Amino acid sequence: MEVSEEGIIRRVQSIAQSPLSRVPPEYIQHPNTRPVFNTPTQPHNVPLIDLSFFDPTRRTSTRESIARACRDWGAFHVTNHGVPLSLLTAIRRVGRAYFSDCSMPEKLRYACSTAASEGYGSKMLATSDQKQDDAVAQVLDWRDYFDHHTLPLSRRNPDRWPEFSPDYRDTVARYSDEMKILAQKLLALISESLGLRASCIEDAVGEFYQNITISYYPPCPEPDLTLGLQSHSDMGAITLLIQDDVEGLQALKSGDGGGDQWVTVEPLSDAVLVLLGDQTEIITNGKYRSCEHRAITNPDRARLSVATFHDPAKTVKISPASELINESSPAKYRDVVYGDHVLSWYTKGPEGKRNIDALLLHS
Ligand SMILES: O=C(O)CCC(=O)C(=O)O
Ligand SMILES: [Fe+2]
Repeated sequence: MEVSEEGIIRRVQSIAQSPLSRVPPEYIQHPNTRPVFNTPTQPHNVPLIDLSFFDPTRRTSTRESIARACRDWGAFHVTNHGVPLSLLTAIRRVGRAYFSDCSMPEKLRYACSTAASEGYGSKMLATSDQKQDDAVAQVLDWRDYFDHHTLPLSRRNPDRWPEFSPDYRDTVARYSDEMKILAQKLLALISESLGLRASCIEDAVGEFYQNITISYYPPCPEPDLTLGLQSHSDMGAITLLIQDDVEGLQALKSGDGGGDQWVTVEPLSDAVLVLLGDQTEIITNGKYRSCEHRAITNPDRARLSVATFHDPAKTVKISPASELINESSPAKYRDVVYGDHVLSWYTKGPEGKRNIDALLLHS
């Protein structure tokens, strides 16, 4: 079958399972984007915020912690988030079973060919013939993934998802609903933490377009030359991420006066990691910045993460909130139609934050 022939060659899991002491050249990062492993243990950690949502006595201090985390990191862990912990365990279990236990031909029944389409994929960016002239040569990520279109409900068709585990489809659907509720609560707290009305950011985003991506990073023979996922910020409004117990996610922490530093995000099994996306950076007029992050690999253990993205519809125009703009604080970003931002991300590549930085006025 045409798809499986091609697919088997390109799946990172298949490459990793072949006897191999070196990664193929298309996975080798340029020297300046390679991870550095011999730095001393960093003292930093992404902030951890206990969300005791409906306790009015703690709401003010929660908002203050959120403000600090959004300013300093664009990322934070939340506990007491209201999502049943059994559901976090269940989605990791069904995701792991699909990648680890399901045969390759069975997995390839769900293969997707183009970037951002639903299904089993390995290559995040558009292929070279879809790319624009200023695109940089593409280095491939050491990752396979399954992308699910989950919201609005009109995009959700569980028949397109695996049924290798009997509860896979039901688990993804329930997870989607719970993550939407959490994203709404968080956007309300984030808005309030800037003195805005609770619904401000959600109103600007409009109806959520939600995708759930389960990423699988096979063991890699040359972690010092490779990235599981290249450095990027997420293009939408807010991402909610969980990982298994294998380290690999890193967030870029801007130095207080010093240089930027990659910090490994500790896997916490009961917490959800919140990552601010580019649209939140625009809506907050840069008061909060989207988090630049990447995944590194390791030679011993496969790693799994589940990222739930909440994005505007492609036709929505995003601009800085008018409440945050005045003479002494002018708009810092050009308005952008969300679909144009997505197109530029997939065709030029994320290269850190280049697509959002390109929208900066007076830069
Ligand atoms: O695997 C991870 O921890 C990161 C995934 C991610 O950043 C993404 O899918 O956008
Ligand atoms: Fe991401």
